[in-house]
Amino acid sequence: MKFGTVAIVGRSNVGKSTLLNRLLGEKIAIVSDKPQTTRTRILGVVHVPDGQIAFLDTPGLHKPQHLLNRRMVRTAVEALEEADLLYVLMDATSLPGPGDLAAVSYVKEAMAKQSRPAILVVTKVDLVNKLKLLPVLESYARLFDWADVVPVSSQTGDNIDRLLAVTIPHLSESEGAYGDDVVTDQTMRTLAGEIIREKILQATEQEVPYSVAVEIDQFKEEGRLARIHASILVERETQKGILIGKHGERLKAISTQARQDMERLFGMKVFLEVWVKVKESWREDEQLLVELGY
Ligand SMILES: Nc1nc2c(ncn2[C@@H]2O[C@H](COP(=O)(O)OP(=O)(O)O)[C@@H](O)[C@H]2O)c(=O)[nH]1
Ligand SMILES: [Mg+2]
Repeated sequence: MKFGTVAIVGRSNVGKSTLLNRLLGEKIAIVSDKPQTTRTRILGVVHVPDGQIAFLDTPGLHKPQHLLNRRMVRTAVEALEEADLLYVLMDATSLPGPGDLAAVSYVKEAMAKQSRPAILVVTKVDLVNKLKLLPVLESYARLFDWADVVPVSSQTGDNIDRLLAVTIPHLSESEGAYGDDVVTDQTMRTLAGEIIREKILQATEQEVPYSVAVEIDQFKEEGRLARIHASILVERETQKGILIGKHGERLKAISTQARQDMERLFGMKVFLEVWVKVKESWREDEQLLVELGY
């Protein structure tokens, strides 16, 4: 048997969670076009013919401001330091920027403690003209001594097989750490909260996405039915108003979309009730952050 842990790291929005979902062939990590969507480390286990690869999706590496963000970056750095192999993701639609350079310095810091191979994964190649791709690849390739450079599209699945193929030689001879049917460490309860948060991120702009957390107050399974009560935390009354919307329409749409996703993922009927609560400065409240799993 072969086994190894791969940390998926990079700046915000490069497509880490989308890549994890594509590698698994199942959506377990939420995705949005807003930065800092992922707040925790998410395990996804890919079972290959004679082994297992444990992928760790991580929050984006960035310069943190709030306590929440400091904890997020710490989570990403811990995954970096723990993994046998790194996928460092960079976005083919742009050239290296300060965010990528910051990500590389986090990688170098971890390498200084213990060296390990890092594969440069250039994402979103479906959005880039083939002729323009080569100079972009070259400019990212120069940033570090990569073990490999693999351009991929998690949208179309382009080159994902090659990414897995170059990964397998880095695994070590060892028993797998997970059971044959384990795909993730995310509980249904956690997934429920994340799905609600994804719908909020997709429906809101500006500071609202960053100011939202979701707490699952109740998750009761009754046969093929799940009864879920969730509280959406925001930092201000104005944000509560935005989330609820005129005549409650935005909250209703968010809740309907979330319920439909949960029903698909869980294969059960879902009764979902959501409330919006104002909790000022929750992002600085260490105890609450721990309770939220951040
Ligand atoms: N076209 C295209 N979009 C992508 C691809 N990968 C990610 N995205 C989009 O990029 C945005 C950020 O993706 P996400 O996985 O949340 O990034 P993360 O913050 O690094 O986890 C989302 O809008 C995704 O739909 C890709 O391969 N092709
Ligand atoms: Mg993510």
